[in-house]
Amino acid sequence: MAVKIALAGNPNSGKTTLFNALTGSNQFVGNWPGVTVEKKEGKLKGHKDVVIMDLPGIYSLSPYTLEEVVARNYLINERPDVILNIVDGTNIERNLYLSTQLMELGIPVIMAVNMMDVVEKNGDKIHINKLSEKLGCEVVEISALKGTGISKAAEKAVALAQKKTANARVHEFDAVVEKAVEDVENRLDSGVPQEQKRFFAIKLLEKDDKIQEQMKVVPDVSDIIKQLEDSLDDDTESIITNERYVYISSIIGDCCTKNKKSELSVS
Ligand code: BGO
Repeated sequence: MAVKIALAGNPNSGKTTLFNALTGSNQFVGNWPGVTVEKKEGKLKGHKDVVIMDLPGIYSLSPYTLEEVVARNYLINERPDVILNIVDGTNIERNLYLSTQLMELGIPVIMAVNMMDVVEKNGDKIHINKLSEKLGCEVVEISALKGTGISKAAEKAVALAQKKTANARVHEFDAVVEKAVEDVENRLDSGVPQEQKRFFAIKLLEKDDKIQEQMKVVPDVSDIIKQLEDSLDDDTESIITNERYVYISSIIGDCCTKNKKSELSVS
């Protein structure tokens, strides 16, 4: 059976460069159904049974842009075997915002930290093993431009797809937020697959009305939202966003070391 890898990342993370390097001329370009968002699919060089789907470049899985909706509907409905999440190593903090959401989909994720040639040139350090531990997914350093690490990333993605087990969750939100997520999850019916429950619960908590189009039965969770908003005195969308940033800051503090000289020369 063919293995399907979805390539996901922020705009300018090097997605096109990586996609081209992995697929060569073996590409099909079209549009996603009904929208003028480009859809690119290709076969991994040397593997005729491995398909790579290049998702639109996005910053989050929120429903604000067409690209975000296209990417997330594909991930929810088509269920690729694995997500290869490309992040720009020179801008890792911003890129991890999407990564934290990709991890919630119940699909195995492998991260490729790109632009490592630039990171190294700047004298900065990304502690890959710590990053992997903190995120709960495998991390590979690559330079899509130079071609380093890209075969390793693809091979690891294929291996993970064949294992068919999603990453174990290593991060939890604050206890009151986790309680609200769990309460919403308990109201989801069996139409939502077990591994997608957390993603749907978080989106419902965030009052994301487009996610309802992806659900047959939409439970009323307004009381859970109200209780969480009252207890933290903020709206749920901001609460979840803040939780993500707190998590990301802790990762950056532990996993990235900036070259003091390059910091000084920039300021
Ligand atoms: C330009 N290392 C380096 N140094 N650069 C990389 C790497 C890498 O590993 N990977 C990608 N880039 P896209 P999205 C450019 O186009 O693949 C560069 O949006 C330029 N263009 O070459 O397009 C890549 O698909 C003029 O850079 O990203 C590209 O995710 C001057 O990152 C950019 C300098 O890559 C974005 C760069 C006319």
